[in-house]
Amino acid sequence: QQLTFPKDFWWGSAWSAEQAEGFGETGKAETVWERWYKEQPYRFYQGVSSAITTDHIHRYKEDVQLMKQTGHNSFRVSISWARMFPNDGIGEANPKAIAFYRDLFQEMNANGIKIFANLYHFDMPAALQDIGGWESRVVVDAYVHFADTCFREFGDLVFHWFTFNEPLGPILGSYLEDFHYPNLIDFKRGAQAAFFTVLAHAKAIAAFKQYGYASKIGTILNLSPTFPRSQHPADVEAAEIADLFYTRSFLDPMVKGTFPEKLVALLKEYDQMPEDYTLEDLSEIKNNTCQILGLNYYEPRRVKARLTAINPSGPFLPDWFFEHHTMPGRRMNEYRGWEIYEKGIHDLCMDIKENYGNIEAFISENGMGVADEERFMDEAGQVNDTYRIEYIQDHLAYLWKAIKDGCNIKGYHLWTFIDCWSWINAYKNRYGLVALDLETQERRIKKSGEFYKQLSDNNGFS
Ligand code: BGP
Repeated sequence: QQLTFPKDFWWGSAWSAEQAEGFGETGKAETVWERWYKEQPYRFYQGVSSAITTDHIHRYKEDVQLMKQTGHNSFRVSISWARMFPNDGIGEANPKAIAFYRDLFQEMNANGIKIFANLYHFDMPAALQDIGGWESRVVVDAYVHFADTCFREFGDLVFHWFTFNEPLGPILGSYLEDFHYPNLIDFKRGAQAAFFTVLAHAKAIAAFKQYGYASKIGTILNLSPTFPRSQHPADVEAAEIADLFYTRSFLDPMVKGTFPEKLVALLKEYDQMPEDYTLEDLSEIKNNTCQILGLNYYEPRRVKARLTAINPSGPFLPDWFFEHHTMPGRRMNEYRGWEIYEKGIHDLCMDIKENYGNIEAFISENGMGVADEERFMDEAGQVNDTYRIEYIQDHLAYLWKAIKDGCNIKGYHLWTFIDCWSWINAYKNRYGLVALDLETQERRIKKSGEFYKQLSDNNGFS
């Protein structure tokens, strides 16, 4: 069967500034990742920092050609706050950074590649983290100043705008788990940071509206449909609570303008509400919601009722209310440790259709990270990644079904374009359509990159 996608479907991929640009010569403030690397380099896989990454800052012209060769009609970048404001993320904008992004964007547009510009992808300037990061109103204002500068400088070139990528990530990693600087375990502070993240999103949207551009603005969320282990009421309740913490916490305020009542009641009951919020903040959030939504989908969330006791004198954590459940017989991407469940993409899109006004949306990340991909190189030196082609096809089949079922899905962006650096994992898992030689920076299109070109040319596959 030929699966054809709607006309003008956005075929592309995504990456972020910290993961792909490299430091370059424009001048740039230190980010929390550079800071963390200085303090604890051993935390990063094989001790590799984000100093060079894919060196896109020097190679962007070549990279735009590779986008074309791999069928991109659209691509998501992030704009580095630290590069735009090299003086600790505040003050005067950096003319060299503006020149770089304008050149890149002009090059992309000249080659028929629509620009999806994201403003924040985990890359807080370290000096702003020092004054509280997302726990600080000063940082919210600095972010809005950065966002507003980008709207003004690049608004004529950008196709659609996004305020954040996966805003849950830094909250989880910094306040609940241990994978994001400054990793302190404190739920209540995390709730404050989450609230100010939502406020920053709303204030950036308010600033954007002043310009009257034809482009839209929204956000990009990592959403996992949540499944209870069984239909036992305790499991169902556990799944509902997990879903409130991990899915609805950002989705509701950013798309609907309100926080889920049940989540608020729970935080009140356990004395975990943020302390600094005003009625004015709430109305700002209410009045400035997403016009478009990016959905990052990797794996489902499976949950069961807690079987083991919690330590009530230990720190408050969402998993007081549930345990993660490993489904027997599940399919795994064993390299990344993530379950592969392609139907989840359909469930996710249906949720957005049914519960979020069928807002215009697209898949903004989906992809397969594989370790030691050189093993799959053929004699001519090309990575023969049939597993990635299958992964993409399997997910696209369910995405196609979601569109048939009435979901307002406008595109599919893969994670990622050229193999790039990833946070703590550095270069452990490769996700790209294009392979990167870390020694020489040579780029080489993988089999999946050739497949992606055909997919885009045919606007579907059979
Ligand atoms: C998403 C992030 C990306 C990217 C991807 C792959 O959550 O938005 O930045 O890194 O996950 O994850 P990882 O690189 O950790 O395997």
